[in-house]
Formats: sequence, C-alpha cells, structure tokens
Amino acid sequence: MPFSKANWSLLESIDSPADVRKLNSMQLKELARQLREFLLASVSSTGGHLSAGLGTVELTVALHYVFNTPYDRLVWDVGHQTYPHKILTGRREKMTGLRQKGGIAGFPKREESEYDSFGTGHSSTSIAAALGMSIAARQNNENRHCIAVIGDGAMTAGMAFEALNHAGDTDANLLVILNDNDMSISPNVGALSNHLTRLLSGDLFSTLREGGKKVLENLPPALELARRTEEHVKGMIAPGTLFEELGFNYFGPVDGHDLDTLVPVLQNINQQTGPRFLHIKTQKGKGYFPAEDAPVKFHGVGAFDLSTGKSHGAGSSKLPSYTEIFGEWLCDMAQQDERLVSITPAMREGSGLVEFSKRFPSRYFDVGIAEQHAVTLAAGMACDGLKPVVAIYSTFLQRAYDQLIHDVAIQNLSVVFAIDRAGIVGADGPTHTGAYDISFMRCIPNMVIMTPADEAECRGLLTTAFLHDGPSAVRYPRGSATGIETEKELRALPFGQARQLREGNKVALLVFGTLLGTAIQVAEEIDASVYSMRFVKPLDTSTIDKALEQHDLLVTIEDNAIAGGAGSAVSEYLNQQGHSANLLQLGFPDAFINHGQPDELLAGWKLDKSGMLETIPRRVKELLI
Ligand SMILES: Cc1ncc(C[n+]2csc(CCOP(=O)(O)OP(=O)(O)O)c2C)c(N)n1
Repeated sequence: MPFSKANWSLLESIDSPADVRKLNSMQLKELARQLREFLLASVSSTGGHLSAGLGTVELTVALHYVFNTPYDRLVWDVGHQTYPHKILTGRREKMTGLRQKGGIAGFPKREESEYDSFGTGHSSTSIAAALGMSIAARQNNENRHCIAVIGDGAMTAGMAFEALNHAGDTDANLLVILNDNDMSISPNVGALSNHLTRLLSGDLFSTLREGGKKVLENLPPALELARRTEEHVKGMIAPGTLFEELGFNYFGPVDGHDLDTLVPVLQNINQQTGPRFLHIKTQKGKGYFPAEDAPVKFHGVGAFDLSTGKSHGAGSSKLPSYTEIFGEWLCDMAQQDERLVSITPAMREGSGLVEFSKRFPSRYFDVGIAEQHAVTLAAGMACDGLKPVVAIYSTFLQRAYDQLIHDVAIQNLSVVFAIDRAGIVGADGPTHTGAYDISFMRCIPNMVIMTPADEAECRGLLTTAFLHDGPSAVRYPRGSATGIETEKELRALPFGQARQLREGNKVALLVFGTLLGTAIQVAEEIDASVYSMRFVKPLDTSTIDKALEQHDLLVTIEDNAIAGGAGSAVSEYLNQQGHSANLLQLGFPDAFINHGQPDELLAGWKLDKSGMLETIPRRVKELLI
C-alpha cells in the first residue's frame, strides 16, 4: 500500500473539526481513508497504540462532523484510541513527537488541547466524567452534548456500571457510545461480553447493514434520513437489552466503519435528549492486515516496518524482562504447588501470563478490567485454601486500594501481589507510572513489601512471598532484567534481610529495587558501601543500625515517590531511634512524571549515574562544612 504524502491532501486541509464539518459525504469517506493511512505511517515510525485507533477512524470523523466539538464534550475512555482525534484536532504535525519527551502525549490531556475534554489513561472513567459534565452543563444553562466513547473491554469495569446506574436514573443529556470490537487487549471476557456478542449475532447485524444502504439510495434530506435510519435501527433490535433496562434509549447495533450509517444515526441521536446509548460494531486493527490479523500484538507497538508489520526493534534485547521472569516463576511454582491460582484484570500479555494460561487453564482467571474485583476475589480464594497470585500493574493496583486494605490486609490473608511496571514506565506517562505503590502499601498493617534488585532476587523474593503467611507484594519494573544467572530451584530468600554488595567508606547506599546497578557504578566512583535492602517492610533495621555505625551518610535509593516511600521508612526508623543521622533520600519528587524514554526521565530526576554523582558528593560536602 503506498503511503506517499500526496495521499493526504484532504487531511492536510483539516486544521480543526470546523474544517471536517464543511465536507460532503464522499469527502468524509476520503478523509477517513487518508486519516487511516496517516495514522499507520505515523505510528509505524513513532510506535504507540495502534489497533484501537485504526478501529475508531470513522467514528472520530463522524463525531467531529456531527457534534460541535469542543463545545460539545467528547470523553474517550482509556484514551489509547485518540490518535485519529488528535490528528483532526490540530495536532497532525505533532504526531512525529508522540509519547516522546516534550512531545504530545499518547492519551488525552486537558492541558494539551481544548478538544481533550477529560484526561484518561486508566479505563472505564468516561461515563462518569461525561455525566458530570452533562450535569454541570445543566447547572450552567449550557445546551451542550456530552459524549462518552467506551470500549467493550472498558465496559466490564465496576466504574462503568456505577456510572450507567446513576445516569440511567437521570434525565442527563448524555450519549454513551459503546465501541464494541469484542476485544479488550486480549479477547474480551465475561457475561457482558457474551450479551454483546448475542446482540451482534445472527442475521440481525447483516440485515441492518443492507437496510442502511437502502435508506441511502433515495438520498432524502438529512433529518428525514436520520429519522428513517433510527426507525430502521431501532426496529431491528430485540427490545430489552441490558442498557434499555438501565434507563437508556438504546440504538444499534450499527456498523462503526460505515459512515453512511454512522453519520445519520448520530445526527438523529443529536436531536434527542436524555441518556442515550449507541452500540457500534468495529474491528480492532481495521484496514491494516497485520493488525486485523493480530490485534493483540498491535495493541501497543514499537516502531515497525509498515510493509511487513515487523518490529524494527525485534530481537534487540536478548535479556529477559522482569515480566518474563515472573511468568516463568509462576509456572514453576504452579507445577510444584497445586493450590496456586493466578488472577489478572485483563492484562494477560502485559503481565506475562500467556504461558500460565495455556498450561494451567483451570487455575487462570482473567476477570476483565476489574481490579477491585480481582483483589477481593483473591481474598475469597485465600479464605478457602487456594494460594492466589494477583498479577497487576502498580498503577492499576491504585484502583483496588480499599480491597487491598479491607478485604486482604485486615484479614491477614495470604495473597501475593506480583506488581509489574513499578517505577518509570516511559512513553505512557503519568497515568501509568508506578510511582506510589511503596508509599500506599507501606502504611497498611500486615503487608510485606519486597523490592528485588535483579532477576535472581525477583525469583527468590516471589518464592518468599508465596511461602509467607499473610499478604505480600513483590514489585518489579518494566523492561529488561540484568542478565545474571537464576537458579531453577525455587528457594526463598531470608525473610526481612538485606544483602551487602560492596564495602566502602563514609557513604552507604541503601537500594530498594533495580536502581542497584546504577548505585554500584556510583559506589565504585565514590567508594561507597552498597546494600540491596530487598524488604521495605519489614525493614532490615539491624542492617541499618550497622550501616549507621560505619558511615557518615546513608543514602536511600528507590524508583518510587520520596513521599512515603522506602527512604521515608528508613527516616521514620532513624527518628524513632533518636539517631541524628544524616540521611539523603533519592526517589521521585512531588510531581507527576511525564512521558519520555525511561533513561531520560531518570536523568531528569537525577536518578541516573551522573545525577547521583552530583547529589551524593554535594551532600557529603555539606556535611563536612
Ligand atoms: C483501570 C485500567 N486497567 C487496565 C488498563 C489497561 N488497558 C488499556 S486498554 C485495555 C483494553 C481496553 O479494551 P476496550 O475498552 O475494549 O478498548 P479497545 O482497545 O478494544 O478499543 C486495557 C485492559 C487500563 N488502561 N486501565
């Protein structure tokens, strides 16, 4: 498929949605074609989320054509499908810097554009946010439409249902568009997904497409067309869908790639008031064969060759990732202990569970995008003899905080939290950074928190966690491990004990996690002692006591917020003991961490070698003065 710039002349004439609204129906289709090609060319060179955006090209064009954005509020759930929206809303030229430091974000951001009415990244917030906007509009005597676009994956979360439950009982001018592609990141799961499949099944949907074409043959005026389309669409659907029962006026299902249907249906809905629900059927990866064929692989990609679909970076790192180290440990432990079960809230691939799901299907639970449920489900399992391992990203565990405290920790249940993407995540930015888990877990009684520094410690500490009686968490980052040997045997590391790796002078570096490699390099230059602390809780206070005796300055190093983090645990201990020790805490400051390359971001916060070589000697000097 040619991707010459010449193909984008219509797209290049679109500087804002106002330009889209001047086009006729033929031009809208051509715009969608060019938009898809541009999106492909763009993401193949920058990397980013692809399959979801390919599936929302026509919807994006139709929404900006029919609705008066940005006055009308458009809230995109998750926000990973918004590249077409960004391209049509004045950010086409900025796509070259997508997700790079200083460039535009991969998710909607209010400060980036007036068209991004709500910042997202985590799923299932769109209906609540759009409902809130609709209520605000009413209070402010504004006559605007508020639209939430939500995928069938995101619709599985409690938050989405909570908002539907509220909205359906109001007269809010809210339109919920369900973008149903039958996929979450992996195939969608659950009873709701089955309900949606039934709505789309059989002859219903194909008859609908044919009907839509017939309506167009006579080309009646727009409103008449819209009316007839609505009658047609509503006539096609069996009454009593879940959404009708919840108080919404349900339209659909509609082919979300057919602008000839989508536009008049939206125009019709635009004329109506109250809670409305439009169900559209789309295909993830639409229009690009490799992505249609492998939507999971193309959900999020690095730069790739457009003609083959092959990643440019493939094979560049031979080192295993921490995710893979976890996935392998999980299978090994499951083999050894049949009480082990594993739970993922819709993150099979990202959490390293593919192999486990194949080898132990009856002990594998993908619960959909439902972090709160995942944690309480684990608690229930732990009550009755199972040994659950919840594989969860640091950022998504935030959503299950009450469940962690109320359902797991208070009852001191043996649930292992395998926390992936702890620390810097890079291109996904602040919504996905794992900067707070140490802080928010450390204050919970009964929690054991471990921070492996390399893959051998990761494997060992996962075993320690699994054998521990009570709740425990092992946190590890995105990306490659160090390449050191790990032993096949599943051996726990000594509970609550740190390990000293280097003996030096004056300065002791107390490292919590995988910044250990950098710390060792720093220590070589300044002749410092180095410890892998391994445990944030319980803290190895005897190691701290010893380090304190032998050094002038203790430096804690972690990839977590300084506020409440592991360094704060050391600080609290020193305060309790009445030691007037000199302590320097290195970690993330009180600021959100924007998108960029992990190395650049760490350097920006002085957590790289040269940053540490600046801050640590400076503190030593200050001490001497
Ligand atoms: C709370 C939360 N959990 C998990 C994720 C990770 N995640 C990003 S996209 C996605 C799948 C979304 O599926 P769907 O809503 O159907 O959108 P699609 O990608 O299919 O268009 C998941 C699980 C997230 N963003 N937020």
